Amino acid sequence: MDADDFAASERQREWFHALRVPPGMWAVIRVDGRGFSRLTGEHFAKPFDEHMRQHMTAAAAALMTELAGVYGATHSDEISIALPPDCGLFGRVVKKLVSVSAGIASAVFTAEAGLPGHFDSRVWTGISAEDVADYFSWRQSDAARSALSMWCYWTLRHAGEGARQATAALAGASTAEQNELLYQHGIRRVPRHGHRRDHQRNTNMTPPVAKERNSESALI
Ligand SMILES: Nc1nc2c(ncn2[C@@H]2O[C@H](COP(=O)(O)OP(=O)(O)OP(=O)(O)O)[C@@H](O)[C@H]2O)c(=O)[nH]1
Ligand SMILES: [Mg+2]
Repeated sequence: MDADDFAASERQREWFHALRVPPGMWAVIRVDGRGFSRLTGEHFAKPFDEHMRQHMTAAAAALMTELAGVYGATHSDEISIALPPDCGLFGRVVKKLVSVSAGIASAVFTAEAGLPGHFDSRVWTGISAEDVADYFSWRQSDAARSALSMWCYWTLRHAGEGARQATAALAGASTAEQNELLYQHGIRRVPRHGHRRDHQRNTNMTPPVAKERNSESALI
């Protein structure tokens, strides 16, 4: 086997390089902190920490710039960045999109926080701007649900209950019951999404985003 054939046969084993976001589809890149329950538990205030929010916002802003995203949002330890159908970044090769985005988020978070923060990354695909709006609504609902349960849990913990007691008290509690619990502890208005920011660029490719989301979010 000559050197060129050898190189070609070795390269062929990079099987997954051929996987691309199909032409004409929207992509949303979502990065998520790895093991952040432990990292935040050791270094950040509970349930939500302003420094953590700032580090995540810095990572989101870097991803928006580097990936030329048209819309982005972050809450908790995750960031979603929308790429429009005509995006040609990295030839739409999935392994490049996920590895580079995870690298950017990890590098920026680590530099900002002064702590090693590692992120995984995945690609979601959609066929229309409405699809993308649904995606962001889904992530927003997830953020709201987990923010409510985190506020309940840490309200009970800060009121002196142990971890097991607090978990048992909240097991199976409905949204109304969780809101009632907070009300009884003097919390009249829950910060709905914990911490989050949306980043939006002026472009006619921007997906229509739910109105209530924009009303609470700082756009940059
Ligand atoms: N204390 C604190 N925790 C936070 C804050 N923001 C996010 N978290 C925590 O980060 C974790 C994010 O959830 P997950 O992504 O499911 O947990 P994970 O440990 O990162 O797990 P993997 O993503 O599967 O590696 C939750 O435990 C949140 O409570 C914050 O501002 N303060
Ligand atoms: Mg995580």
